[in-house]
Amino acid sequence: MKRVLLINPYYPISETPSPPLGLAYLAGALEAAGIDVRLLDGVVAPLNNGHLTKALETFVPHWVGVTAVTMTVNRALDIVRQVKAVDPTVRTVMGGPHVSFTAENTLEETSELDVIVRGEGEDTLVALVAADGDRDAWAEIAGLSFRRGSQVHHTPDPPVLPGIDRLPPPARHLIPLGRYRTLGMPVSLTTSRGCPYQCIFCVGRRMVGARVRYRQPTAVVDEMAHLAGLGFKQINLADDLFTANRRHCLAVCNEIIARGLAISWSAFARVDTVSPEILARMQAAGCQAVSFGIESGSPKILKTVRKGIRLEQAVSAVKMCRDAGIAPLASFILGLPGETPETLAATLALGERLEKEGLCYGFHLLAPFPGTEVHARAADYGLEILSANWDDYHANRAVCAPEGLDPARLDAQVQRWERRLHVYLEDIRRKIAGGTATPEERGQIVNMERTVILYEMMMGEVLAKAAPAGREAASETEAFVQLAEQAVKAIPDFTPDQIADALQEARRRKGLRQIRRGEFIQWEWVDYL
Ligand code: B12
Repeated sequence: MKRVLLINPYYPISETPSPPLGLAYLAGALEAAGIDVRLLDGVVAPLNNGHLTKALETFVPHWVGVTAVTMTVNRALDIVRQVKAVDPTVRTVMGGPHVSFTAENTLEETSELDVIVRGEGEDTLVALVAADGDRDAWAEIAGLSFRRGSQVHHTPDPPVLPGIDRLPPPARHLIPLGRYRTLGMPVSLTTSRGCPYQCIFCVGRRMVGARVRYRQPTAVVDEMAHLAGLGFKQINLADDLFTANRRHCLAVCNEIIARGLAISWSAFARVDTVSPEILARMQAAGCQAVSFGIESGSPKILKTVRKGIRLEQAVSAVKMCRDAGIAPLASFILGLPGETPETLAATLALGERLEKEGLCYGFHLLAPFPGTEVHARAADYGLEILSANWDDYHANRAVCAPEGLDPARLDAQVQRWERRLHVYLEDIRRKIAGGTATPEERGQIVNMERTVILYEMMMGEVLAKAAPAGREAASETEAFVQLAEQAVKAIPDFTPDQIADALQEARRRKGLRQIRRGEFIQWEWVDYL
């Protein structure tokens, strides 16, 4: 039996991670083809050379596949190099929205990487694993890039997968879902793939095609019910554009309502695809927030970037959400082509104006990702690229400068925004100390602190390192006190009470369990659900 190890490289908890859905789909397809799959998730567990070596030595995979977006690609390539250093016979493959558009350079620069899968990966990866190391067979598989002699060879682009309903379901049983649940993170699923729009800063359309393909609403809601049954409190519909098609969107909502499923979910939309009718149905079906990309307060910039929306539509979408009882969220991209001090001011003014209507918003800075038009034609758009280091492409600091604006102003704006959040949280902390915080405010801080404590315990392997208790604790409270005492030494920034509370919460979320090793008791995280 063939064995494939899939790897999700680390990225920070501040991005609010959800379980890696792309890898879960790939794992599902591989399992359905009779392949043995394991998954290492560096987002919720530490993943150093030691962990990797252990996985390679115990599972002995034929293939290792690593996913990456731009900001994680250097880390992913390091993993590929480590894999080859441990066992040069293992074949290495990467995929995802970065390497799909940098295949030539990435392969030229990384001799340890054997092959890249471009675009949607399910069919391609299954065919590749079946072909083993036979490069003549690889040449017959669409969607691959690999070295042949001194050249990089690209097979034709893969067809977008027809009928995504025929895909085996994502193999979430291989992901440490329990850790995401314990951390209070959302879980994502998709009801469709594809995006018909042509925004010049987005890779979406080139990755998943312009024609939107839909899943059956019954299958979607089965999956939602399953995830809710596992105890996830928040589901993100990760479709490029959930509201792309009114009929599909209403059909999913109607199915949720018909089953009486009580779940809380959120979705991405465009301001020109929502209406009071759709939003009312979404709200009745449990939708609690909708995220819009408004991008800019300048009509000229919206036109340049081919966003295809008007500012009035943004204003009315926010009001419609508020009236429907759904939280409107929006993201603005600063530093788009044509940005000047005036357009920046217009964007900030729009944000403030819409905040009064109930909008919750944030800023990203333009990061010209490979595969986007702003990357391919940066100079034509008057963009000066400031950093060639992909680690910087997290969209929180300027990596390019528009002609009309000093990039320091862009950074300063985002920093002001980050400080505003900091001040807001400090203010609540003061209220808590003074006994004047509302229960909601207190809950917000306590939840954040719990997440940080539990995350640090996971990444620091505190449970594995904690000395086992030599006897059964007389009570659960005593057991937690023992564990908390040990954890306090590992996470000195928090008080013993805070740590004990976070551990109690993890237990309530069914994220911690005791295991008996001979006469000793040890704690461990619940990984697989
Ligand atoms: C949900 C989502 C998130 C979630 C969850 C992210 C996650 N890693 O799962 C959160 C909120 C955490 C998030 C954060 C960020 N995201 Co985001 N996100 C998405 C979104 C909307 C859906 C992702 C998804 O689940 N797709 C569905 C699955 C099935 O597809 P997939 O992951 O692409 O995987 C398929 C293929 O890529 C391929 N594949 C992928 N990996 C591999 C590996 C191998 C070995 C093989 C063979 C194939 C393969 O096969 C898979 C199955 O077909 C996409 C847009 C999109 N439509 O993809 C943006 C997107 C991935 N995000 C993006 C960005 C920029 C970010 C952030 C940097 C945010 C920011 N500051 O701007 C961070 C980075 C975090 C990270 N490291 O992923 C960009 C990435 C562009 C780039 N080149 O980097 C995208 C493409 C949005 C865009 N249109 O520009 N994101």
